[in-house]
Amino acid sequence: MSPKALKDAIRQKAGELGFELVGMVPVQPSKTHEIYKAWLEKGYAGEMAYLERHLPLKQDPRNLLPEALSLVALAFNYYTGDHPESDGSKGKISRYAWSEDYHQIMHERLKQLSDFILVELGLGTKSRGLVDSGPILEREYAWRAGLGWFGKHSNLIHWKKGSWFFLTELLIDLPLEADQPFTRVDCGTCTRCIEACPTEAIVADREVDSRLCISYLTIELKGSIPRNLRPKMGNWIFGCDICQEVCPWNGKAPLSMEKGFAAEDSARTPDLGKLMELNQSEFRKRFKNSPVLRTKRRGLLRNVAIALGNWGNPQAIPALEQGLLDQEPLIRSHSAWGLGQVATNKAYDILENALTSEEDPQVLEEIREALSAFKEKTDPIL
Ligand code: B12
Ligand code: SF4
Ligand code: SF4
Repeated sequence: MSPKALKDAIRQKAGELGFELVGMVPVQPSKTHEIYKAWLEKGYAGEMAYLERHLPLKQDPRNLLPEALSLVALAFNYYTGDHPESDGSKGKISRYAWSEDYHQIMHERLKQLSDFILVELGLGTKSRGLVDSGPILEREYAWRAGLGWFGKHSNLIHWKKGSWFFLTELLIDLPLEADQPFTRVDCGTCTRCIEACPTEAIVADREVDSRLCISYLTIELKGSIPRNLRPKMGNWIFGCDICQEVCPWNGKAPLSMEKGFAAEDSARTPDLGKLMELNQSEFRKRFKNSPVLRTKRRGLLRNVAIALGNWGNPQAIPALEQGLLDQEPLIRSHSAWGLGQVATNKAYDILENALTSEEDPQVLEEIREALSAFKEKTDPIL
């Protein structure tokens, strides 16, 4: 088989498996490793310690498969539409997490692509599939394989497909005809994403400080969310799509053809009150096979408490009152904050009562803080 025919066969198979973008590059050391290292040194990874551990491995994909000669970079579209109109009683889940966990789907498809090359075509002997959590600089290799360019929000953008896609790679011990990197940088003078980011997390062109990013705060951060950032999170309870929503390159983004990504409205904008009612087993059942499992119940309900507080409507009080009685101190402390945002006498009474029964020092501190912030807001009527 000629190199061109082999490349076409892999492209076609990848397309049949649902990968909308495909590119191939010889395996070489990373060209942006120093950028990654500097990013870590600035502390932008926050508490994601695994990113520090991955630093040496990310120097060269051959650390993951020593025999690798080529890297097939692939992109999988997850765009299935937008959030339905809703009020503050609903939370927002970012698009990539509306349905089944993509890691599983991607690994299955990569295995099928690998079987096609190794078994069906009988070429190469070893391969390794990588998805997201693998120690590889995915955006860099996708860019080198011609899949897109780095937007100012740092996501990879394709001029036709936008940026609503996952990246994934197949390393293989087979020489493949190389594609060319994407050389156009099409952001031009646009700065929409930087301006729209509510927490100013895009600190420079292509540079995101995770510690400020709502995606990190709602998914990766395990403990308490800094108080100054909570009001800026709106009703995002898992991830954040704002910088990509405002990007003009997503204006005509095609819909995903993947059946596994179809989602009901309740998965896109779930009712906050109902989420607060979930016990551990109900949480596991509701989010079985979903990326949302990653936050665990305590993380999700912490985010729900913030969203309820940001809603600021007295109708949020019963759910926040329930949160204040939860067995998890993390949920109690954020519910206390939420009640502080709902400035009514009822919310004040609930907080004051909790002072007498609460024993956890951190929760007590949040309750006192909420009461004093509340007082500042409502002193004249108390
Ligand atoms: C850690 C991580 C995060 C962190 C940090 C994100 C960040 N921007 O650094 C947090 C939790 C905040 C996050 C959020 C999100 N993430 Co994330 N994340 C990752 C992960 C695991 C590592 C990223 C990383 O190493 N960051 C460190 C910085 C330094 O690296 P980088 O962002 O990749 O930047 C590279 C380029 O921009 C380039 N570069 C930077 N500056 C310059 C300058 C020049 C001149 C050049 C040439 C190159 C260059 O070099 C860098 C290093 O290679 C990757 C998967 C992976 N294994 O790579 C997914 C990944 C980047 N995330 C992804 C997604 C979907 C998201 C979210 C959209 C999820 C959501 N809806 O909430 C948000 C988007 C937020 C944003 N604006 O980036 C996708 C991105 C797909 C795409 N189209 O780009 C990835 C690839 C996962 C996947 N397999 O699909 N994520
Ligand atoms: S995902 Fe949200 S918080 Fe993070 S950089 Fe984009 S707009 Fe900002
Ligand atoms: S919103 Fe504008 S600046 Fe941001 S990534 Fe899109 S084109 Fe680039």
